[in-house]
Amino acid sequence: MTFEQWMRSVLDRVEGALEQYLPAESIEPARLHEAMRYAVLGGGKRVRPLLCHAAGELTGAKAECLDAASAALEMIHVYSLVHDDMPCMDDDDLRRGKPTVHVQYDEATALLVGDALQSQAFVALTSDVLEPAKQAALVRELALASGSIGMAGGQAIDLASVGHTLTRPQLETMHRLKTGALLRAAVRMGALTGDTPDASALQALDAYSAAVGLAFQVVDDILDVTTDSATLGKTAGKDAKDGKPTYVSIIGLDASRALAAQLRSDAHAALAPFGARAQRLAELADLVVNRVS
Ligand code: GRG
Repeated sequence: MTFEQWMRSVLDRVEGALEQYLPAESIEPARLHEAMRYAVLGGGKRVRPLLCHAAGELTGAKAECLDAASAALEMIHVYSLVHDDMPCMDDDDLRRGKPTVHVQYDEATALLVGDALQSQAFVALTSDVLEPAKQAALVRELALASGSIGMAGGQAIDLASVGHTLTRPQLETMHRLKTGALLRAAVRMGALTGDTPDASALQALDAYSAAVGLAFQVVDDILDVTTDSATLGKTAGKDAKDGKPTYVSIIGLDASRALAAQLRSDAHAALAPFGARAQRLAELADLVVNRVS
């Protein structure tokens, strides 16, 4: 199977799983369920589900178990996007090429969409397809990665940093929490869904995730200044306008490109112990660095 064919088959499975694990629009409160589905379905690159499936293939995880974990990861990710776009945070009106949830619906609905997606993620993760011991391990991974010592904590640092000069280590800490923690969880959750990996395998996967997570952010900063809103599906040039520190603002465009290429090599190097079995993870590292949106 080529990488494109593999990606297509995973993306189809993940779309089906999201459809399955989200409450139907016909269930009351219908408007909230409609808004949750508006936010989640039919958009986004699905990077976290792809990482989860690729890591799960390393440990022989069953595809339907990876679907549940992937749906949970994507719901947490989308909750964070919906809240991040609200006027009290980034105040954005375009996401995944569509009006943001608070624009399409209203602010209170956007708040509830995020809240409900967060809860629904844990409903998906505790579905019967996963053994109870796996459920507990995965719930812990996702809760830690999305809470105050993960994504929400990173967002707090981000909000506090507006208009301030951050050093490069401070910028890295912010991104390690804000975006890196959930990407790392995607890889760990995929691996933990199959035969439990040993400590050295998890360490290698964490090193891979650290490089991919940072590369993801560096490329995001590059695209923010080099690509238009229509291609990105979100407002381009917003970081600079909002006075947010970015890799491009701290080290410049050329050095940011060189850093992304270095992180891609670091990600590949971290996968060495797995040999050819890690081919999909290696290809995903390339995708993250070479993406255009
Ligand atoms: C509100 C608790 C809380 C957290 C928000 C993820 C996040 C934290 C904010 C998003 C702001 C942002 C643009 C971060 C930069 C990197 C990033 C996560 C981009 C969006 O993720 P993609 O590119 O989006 O995976 P798609 O739409 O493809 O899923």
